[in-house]
Amino acid sequence: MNIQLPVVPEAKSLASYQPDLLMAMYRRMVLIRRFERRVNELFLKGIMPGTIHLSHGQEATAVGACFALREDDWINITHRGHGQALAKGVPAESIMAELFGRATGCCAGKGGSLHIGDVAYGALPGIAIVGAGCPIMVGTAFAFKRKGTDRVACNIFGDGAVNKGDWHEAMNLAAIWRLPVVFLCENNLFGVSTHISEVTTNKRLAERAAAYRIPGITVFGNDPIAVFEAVEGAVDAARAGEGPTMIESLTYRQGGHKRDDPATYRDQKEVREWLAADPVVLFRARLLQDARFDEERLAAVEAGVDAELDEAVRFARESPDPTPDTALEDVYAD
Ligand SMILES: Cc1ncc(C[n+]2csc(CCOP(=O)(O)OP(=O)(O)O)c2C)c(N)n1
Repeated sequence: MNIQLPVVPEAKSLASYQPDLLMAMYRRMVLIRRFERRVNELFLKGIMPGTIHLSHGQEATAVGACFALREDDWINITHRGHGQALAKGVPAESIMAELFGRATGCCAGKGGSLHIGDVAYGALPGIAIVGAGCPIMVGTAFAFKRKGTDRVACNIFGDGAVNKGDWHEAMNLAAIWRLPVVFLCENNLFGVSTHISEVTTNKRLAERAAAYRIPGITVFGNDPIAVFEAVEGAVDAARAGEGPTMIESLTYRQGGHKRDDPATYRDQKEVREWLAADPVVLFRARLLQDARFDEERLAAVEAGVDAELDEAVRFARESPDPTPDTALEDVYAD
């Protein structure tokens, strides 16, 4: 296996960013990290049903991307989607309730972890078939364009999707029709236990965009600012009618594929190096280097997240189950 170590670029100064934006990004990253930690604990205690795919380590990619989008732009949620939905603004309590299968959940308790999302926040509920979200988001971008809007569709997929036909067809169609879509690859190096280097010869997945004459960019995906800037540029181009961009966000799945996977197949040097490049830890340290932030302010934000999650768990556990008479609601499109 060709191991891939993180290339941590020297972090640029945050001086040109408003403190409120930086704090909001940090808060959202902490919310995702701690939301998923709670979910994992609830599963291990046997309190929460179902199965889960955690995104520990990938928080900066979701947050950087979604902060560059407007509320009426859309993303699709993947099977590893709690963080994506939280980043786009879906409330923690409605996702938590969905994971408990409650009627107050974002999909009325019918979806569970693999199908979370809420179109009211521009988060198309989860499509768990690898690569299947790609043509759907190209169709979404087509609808945005055809209706004369300037909205953008951001298609999120893992490295596992780029060897599927759906992805190639989606890239081609978006290119020839110059659709307002941003292809965002969360390259966390693994598709279940298969390392990306075992199934593709490309050193960078963004190289493949050239085959469709689409701009292709690789960014360090554990830096929310790097992701934000790349997606912002791609969104500006899409709104201006210049068509799609592909962004490869190089990140790492810190745990196993899902909760019963100890991930023993990984190269330990690669694991160590990527854990040392933890996005939440790196961004926290970077904020503290900036005179506008201090330990007390960050601790207050973290305490606020904990309180929000206490409330989300209480809300979810006390919410009612869906009733049988709602079983056929929302099944067919109007
Ligand atoms: C078409 C299809 N094949 C297989 C699966 C089973 N499966 C679920 S997740 C996954 C790996 C996906 O890897 P990647 O796209 O890199 O996303 P990641 O899990 O790393 O976030 C596989 C093979 C599936 N859901 N869909």
